Amino acid sequence: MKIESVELLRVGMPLVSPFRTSFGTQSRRDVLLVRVITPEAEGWAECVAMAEPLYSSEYAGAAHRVTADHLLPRLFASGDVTAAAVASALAPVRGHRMAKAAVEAAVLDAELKAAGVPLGRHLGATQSRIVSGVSVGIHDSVPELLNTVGRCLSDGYARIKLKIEPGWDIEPVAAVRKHFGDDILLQADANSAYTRADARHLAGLDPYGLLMLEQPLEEEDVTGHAELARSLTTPICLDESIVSAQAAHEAIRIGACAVVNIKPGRVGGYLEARRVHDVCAAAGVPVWAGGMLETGIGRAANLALAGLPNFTLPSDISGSDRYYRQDLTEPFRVNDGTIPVPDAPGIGVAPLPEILDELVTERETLRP
Ligand code: OSB
Ligand code: MG
Repeated sequence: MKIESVELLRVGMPLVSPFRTSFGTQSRRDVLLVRVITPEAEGWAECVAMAEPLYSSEYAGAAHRVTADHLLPRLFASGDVTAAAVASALAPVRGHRMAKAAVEAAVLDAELKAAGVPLGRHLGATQSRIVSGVSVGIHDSVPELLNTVGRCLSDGYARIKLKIEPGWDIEPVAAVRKHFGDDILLQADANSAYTRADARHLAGLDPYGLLMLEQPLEEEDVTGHAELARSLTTPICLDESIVSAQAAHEAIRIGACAVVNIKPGRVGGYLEARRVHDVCAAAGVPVWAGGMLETGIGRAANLALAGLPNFTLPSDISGSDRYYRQDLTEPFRVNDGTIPVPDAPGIGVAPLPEILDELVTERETLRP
C-alpha cells in the first residue's frame, strides 16, 4: 500500500469524572491519533500513552515526537508498506511500544478498510460480543465507593475491578464483597504500588474470592510476582510486566502469573497482542482485554482483539459513557453486560468530523 501522508492529531478529552489510581488522578485524556492516508482508504488509530509517564515510561508528548521524528521516517523509507511489515521497519527504534502500536494499527485499519475486511475477522475473532467489566478508581470513602459500584452493577457491568493502593486495599475489597455478596465477579488492580515486603499484607485479600490481583509489584519484578504467587491463594494477573509475547512466555514459565491482561499498546501492536494471546492459550493461561481509557477509536479495535478464543475473562472494555460525555466516534453501549464486536471493515469506526474539529488541539502532517 502506498502511503500519501500521515496526520498526527492531539485531542483533549475531558473525563466524566476524575479517575484515581495508585499512580495518579486523571481528569482529562490527552490523546494522540494517527491517521494514515492512502489512495484506497484512510486508517485511524489511537495511541494509549497517557499525558504523563506514570503508568509506564511512555507519554503522549513523547509518543508524538518519536512517531514524527523516528518512526514515520523509517516507515516512509520502507516504501510500499503492509501492516505485517510495520513492526520490522520500526524495530531499530528501542521501546516506544505504544507509539509503534498506533502506527501499525493505523496502517492495518487502512489496509483492512481497503480490502473490506473487519479487524475481528482478520485477527481470528470467534466471539461476536465481549463481556464488559468496569474499572473503579480509588475513592475518598467506602460509602462513596459502594455507591459507585452499585451504579456500575445496575448499568449492567458483568465484573467490577477495584483500583487499590497501600491504605486503600483490604477494607474497600471487604466492604464491596460484604455489601454486594459472593456472586459478583470482583478483582483488584494495584498498578505496581506494593513491594515484596507486602506479601503478608496482600494475603489479607485472600478471603474475599477475587478473580485475580493485577500487577501488585513493579513492572520489572517478574520474579517477585512468582514469589508472591506462591504465598497467595488469589491468582496473580500481570499487566505492566507483559511487554511482549516473549515476556508473557517467561512470566508464565516461572509461575509469575495465572492470568494475563492484554493491552495492544503495551506490547507494541495488535499483531504482537495476538501472539501474546497465542502464547497464553498454549500454556492454558486465560487472558482478558485491558483498557487505557480509550476513545471509540481504540475501544473498537480492542473489541475486535477481545473476540479471540482465549479471551475468556470479562474485559475492561466498558461503554463510551463510562469515561466520555461525547466520544470521538459513535458511542459504544453496554447491553446485557456485553458490547458487540464491530463488523464493518477495519476497526469499523472513524472519528465524527465535527466532534474531532471541536476537540483537536494540534495537527501535524508528514509526507514520504
Ligand atoms: O492498569 O488497567 C490499568 C487505566 C489507565 C491506565 C492503566 C489502567 C487503567 C484501567 C482502566 O484500569 C481501564 C479502562 O477502563 O480503560
Ligand atoms: Mg492494570
